[in-house]
Amino acid sequence: MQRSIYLRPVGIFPAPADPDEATFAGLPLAGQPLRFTTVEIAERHGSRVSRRIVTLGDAVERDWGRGTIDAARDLEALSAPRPRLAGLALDRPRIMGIVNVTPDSFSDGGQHDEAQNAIAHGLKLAEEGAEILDIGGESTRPGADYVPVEEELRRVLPVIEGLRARTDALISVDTRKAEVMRRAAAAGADILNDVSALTHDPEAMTAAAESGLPIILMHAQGDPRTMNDNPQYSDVVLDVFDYLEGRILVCEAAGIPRAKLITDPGIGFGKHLHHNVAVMAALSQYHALGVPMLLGASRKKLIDHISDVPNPRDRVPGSLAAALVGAAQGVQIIRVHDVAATRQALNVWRASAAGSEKVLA
Ligand code: PT1
Repeated sequence: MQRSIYLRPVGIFPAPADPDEATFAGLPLAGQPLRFTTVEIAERHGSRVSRRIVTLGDAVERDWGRGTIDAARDLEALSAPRPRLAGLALDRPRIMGIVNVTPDSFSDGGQHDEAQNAIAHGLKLAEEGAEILDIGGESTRPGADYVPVEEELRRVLPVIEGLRARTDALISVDTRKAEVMRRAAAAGADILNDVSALTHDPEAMTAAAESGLPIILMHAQGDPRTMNDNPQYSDVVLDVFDYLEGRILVCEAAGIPRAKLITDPGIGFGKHLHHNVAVMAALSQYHALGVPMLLGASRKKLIDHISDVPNPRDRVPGSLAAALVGAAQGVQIIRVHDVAATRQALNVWRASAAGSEKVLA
């Protein structure tokens, strides 16, 4: 799937609390407390891309060769409020807290301890302000090894069950496997998070559709084990867009409504530093997909590459900067390890952007 014209909102500013549409320029951005007044138009000519920034009026009225209908449809997708996600309003950035259930994260005790520690960690993240807890039993970090399905089930099911009984936070399961999706849904998970966008397991599309749950579709190039060896793109920002748009269409064809889909450009998944920062700079582009967006940059290697921080635990400041870059571009869900720190940063951002502490109430 490849388009020839792409719209990216630029000129984004915090919206007044109750904008009178007649007196404010621009359009709301993807249901966020933000508006945009101009768009960058990217046009693909084969392997060449040209970009220019124009007003919203010019974007709709000018003849872009393929007609003006596409631009109007994209502006609608860019500005429409997003539906609730499993009951959670997406009218401002929400925090997804990471709960890894892998031996290297909670390994000091036996298997029972591993689950209990993960549950305790999830409860702490919920208390700190995570609206979603993302439970993962297979590391998909660069170079990570494959985990058999039985082992992944053994890791995540007790944690999903334990958290389901003890918190109102939404629970997502970070898995590429159909069987884990099915069993997690039965155990009370609210959201499926698949870093392969339902491409890894041939049964995953059916399992996801049958679950009726919302699904996070992430872009990755290649398999986690080898993905960062030699990633190739024509234009990374647009190639990721095309991939996600294609996956949305495949999901719709399989009976999953667009209202159940969330996209994620997949920071660190088959991307070198220059690819990652190009995507970070252009996040608002992905709102044209018309669905909520998730950003996961927490403690990732790009922070080390930019700022020489070899130990992931020392990457909290860079992770907060990435979260704010996302928030300022209308990202609805931010996936992080450090929930309390991210909550604080987002609260200061929201209050200062709105010019009112009342937004925090
Ligand atoms: C993510 C994500 C994820 N990231 C979603 N799920 C991971 N939806 C796991 C590095 O470069 O961004 N979005 N599930 C973790 N994967 C990585 C990838 C961890 C790269 C670290 C790096 O350091």
